[in-house]
Amino acid sequence: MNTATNVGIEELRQSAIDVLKLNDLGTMTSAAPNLYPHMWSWDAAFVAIGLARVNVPRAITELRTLLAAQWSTGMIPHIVFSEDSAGYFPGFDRWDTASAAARPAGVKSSGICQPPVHAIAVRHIVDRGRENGGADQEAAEAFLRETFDAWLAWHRWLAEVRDPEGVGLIEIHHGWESGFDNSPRWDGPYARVQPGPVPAFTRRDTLHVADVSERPDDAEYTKYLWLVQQMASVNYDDKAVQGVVDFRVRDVFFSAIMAASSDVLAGLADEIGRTSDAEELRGFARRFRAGVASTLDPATGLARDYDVLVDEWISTDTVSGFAPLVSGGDRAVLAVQRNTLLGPDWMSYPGLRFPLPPSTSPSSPAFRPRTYWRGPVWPFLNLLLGWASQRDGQSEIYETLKTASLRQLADLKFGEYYEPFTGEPLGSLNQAWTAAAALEWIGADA
Ligand code: 2M8
Repeated sequence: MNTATNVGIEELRQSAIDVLKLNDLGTMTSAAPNLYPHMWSWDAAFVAIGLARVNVPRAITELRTLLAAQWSTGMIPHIVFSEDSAGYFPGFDRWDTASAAARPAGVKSSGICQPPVHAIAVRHIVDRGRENGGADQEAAEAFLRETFDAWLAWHRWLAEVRDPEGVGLIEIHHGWESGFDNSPRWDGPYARVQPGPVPAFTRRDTLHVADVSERPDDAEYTKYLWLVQQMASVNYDDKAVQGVVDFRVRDVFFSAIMAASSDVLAGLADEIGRTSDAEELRGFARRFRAGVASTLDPATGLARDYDVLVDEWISTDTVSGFAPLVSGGDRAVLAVQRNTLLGPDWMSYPGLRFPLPPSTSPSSPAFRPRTYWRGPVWPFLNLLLGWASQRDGQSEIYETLKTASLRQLADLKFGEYYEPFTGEPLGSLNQAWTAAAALEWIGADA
């Protein structure tokens, strides 16, 4: 393998497996050893993709654990809490989901959601099972049949509850739902959040990073907690939340994942004879693909979010602008987007350690190279972009992302995110979805 450090593929593979073992809590994988000692929804999907490369039954267990936390509405919560009650803030008590009628008894979870990457993970599990044959194939196919209705309920909940007007864009109520927590995408909406009284809190996240500037600050956390309180005040009732929450944004990247994943779930539906469900899912895919296309900024060609409370587009130079590359769409639009992504403001920005897209373009005044979602490179996102490129037959971009990602990950640190110019790992080390991304990139090559 052509890496900067001459680490071989087998060593990288083994180290990635070790990281997943380190984070393995039995039936769930913690997102990171100290910083995130619980299961996160979209992390779990990427973890399952990586696990499927080495242990199909364990990948299945991961998603079954996540599904055990699914609310009766269909929502899959963004955190499923492990037994570790002190390691993370805000913990289960602070979320105050105890009185939420839809939360399954006995499974501790938060009250918001994250992007629906899960069907893509199920696709990977089924494919790996079939490649392996025998017991793996049987387990993977049984898993698909047994859990299909739960995934369908999740997609229906998103389509009906989070896009009630059918505009093809998913509304979120917290930056944490996007997964891009403190991205410049949310600066406008958060600037308008005026927190009321928030009980005193002690953060744990800042204990687990080398420098606190790699994380959001306390003022940002106060707003994050205020929104949680607002939703808890109505027991996370879907209808009531819209009326009380100070953050209502149509998230274009979430919507793109909804489109892509709905297509994948439709394909799986066909394979188990669920033809009319497949049609419904293809309808979701079309609707959200069109929604994503409707957000394009004519000036930049990048996709935009929409701030519902002030009726305004949110234009930023963030990687979410490439949402059409994830959702799929018009060929001409995708061609322009690919050119932009490969170009001098993104993957070819002068001086980048690896040709990988920073979460915010270095050309943007909002760019901060070491701060979380405001600039660093996120390896799991590159895997998602790679998956979508391969789906669309774009081998040039796929190979570029793959080669650069394998070189980046050859540091064997499995950083949560990376400084774009130095390649330094930041945030947590041994982050589970980063290790999973390595395993999936290595894939069949090993
Ligand atoms: C980060 O988010 C959590 C809150 O959900 C946090 O900062 O405490 C984000 O990067 C999110 O996308 C990710 O799923 C989570 C766990 O890796 O960490």
